[in-house]
Amino acid sequence: MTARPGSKIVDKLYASARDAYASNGVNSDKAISAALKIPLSLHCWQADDVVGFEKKPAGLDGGGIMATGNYPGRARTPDEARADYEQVLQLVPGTLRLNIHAMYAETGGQVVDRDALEPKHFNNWMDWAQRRRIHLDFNPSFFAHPKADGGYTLSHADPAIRRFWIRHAIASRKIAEAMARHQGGPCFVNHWVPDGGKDFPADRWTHRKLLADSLDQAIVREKSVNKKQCIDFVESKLFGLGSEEYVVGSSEFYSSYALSRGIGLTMDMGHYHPTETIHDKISSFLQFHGQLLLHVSRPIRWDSDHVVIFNDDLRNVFLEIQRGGAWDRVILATDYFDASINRIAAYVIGLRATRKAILYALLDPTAELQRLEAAGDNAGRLALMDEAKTLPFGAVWDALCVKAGMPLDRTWMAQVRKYESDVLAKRR
Ligand code: RNT
Ligand code: ZN
Repeated sequence: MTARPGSKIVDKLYASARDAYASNGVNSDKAISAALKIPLSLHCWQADDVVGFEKKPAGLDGGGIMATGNYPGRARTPDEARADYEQVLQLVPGTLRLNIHAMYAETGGQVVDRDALEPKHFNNWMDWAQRRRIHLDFNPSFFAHPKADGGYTLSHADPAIRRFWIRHAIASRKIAEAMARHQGGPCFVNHWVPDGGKDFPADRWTHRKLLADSLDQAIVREKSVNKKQCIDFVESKLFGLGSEEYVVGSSEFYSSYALSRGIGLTMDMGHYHPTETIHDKISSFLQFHGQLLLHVSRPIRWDSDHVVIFNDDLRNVFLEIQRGGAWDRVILATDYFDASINRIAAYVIGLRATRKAILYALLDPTAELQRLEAAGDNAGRLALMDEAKTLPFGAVWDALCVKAGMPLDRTWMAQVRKYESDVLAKRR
């Protein structure tokens, strides 16, 4: 059945779902309100396959990341991308932010190199975000640039190349600070560098020393940026295209770096060994780190950045946050890119799935599970944990969508298809 928002059937099903959760000791009204408030930063780069809009010399490739597929409708200009985000904003419930990369600068047809970017090159983004009442986050772009072609940036052996990227990091942090001032709230900045080697390096040590030193110069010792407005995180990775054997910024490197410097750590769900998931790491890192930024993604066999879906990996991440009472210590951002399907649908599927998993975790009978565990009743814990999965979750999710004034599942694709035929199909 395809119920419309506000329809009687949703109310009726929700009333009995509320009772079902209440009998488990969970207040579903509160869970809905809390789930809608948790900010989720939508990544700007699904709309254009991580190409960006800066004017740059021809012939540059992605350098370490790449979207696969050639489905028609890629956003080719900032205006097209913003039109696409507007569609997304109409179809996804809950508080959203927008996560911009430096390569999405608007330089008015001028070539402005990455180390010379300024807040004014993001004025259109700031104005648009203000009109849409959403806050912005930011990322320096250390890839798709001639000075990244050697596979190293902040840890490059050549001091001139390192200094270029240090200047880019500082420029990015100043842009983030301007965004924070403009929006009246902090801007979360994620530093990810592709640095690494395809094959066994003879010297793993020097690049790591250089990376720490460059980050110290760009973040720790740089006094011109307000650290309450620009909040820095560093993102680790296991391997990448062209850095299969060696990534300078590994998990061990960045977790130690972030901790020793008092800055944030980013975990991307696709940046670990293929059979490794991140949920068990959250309670370890948060014993020591103040905050974690999570890149919500879906790896298949490698860091493939598939569209996020409502799967065990996603639910387990948010269940861990719920069971540790750590919602205020995580910053949530999506990070995936699939160029083989309708890109608006890719956004909506992944963002709705993420919000769904947040709601699912907030409906967890945490208190009762932890009581059973403390009492040594592990069979009772297992039974409740498994049986909670088949409570009428869909009815609560529908009620959340109604409360947010957003379409129910199975009703939003029509709008995406119309936008595809009216707008996307004409982008040739
Ligand atoms: C790459 C990292 C990084 C990028 C974005 C575009 O492996 O996940 O976060 O995806 O910054
Ligand atoms: Zn990431």
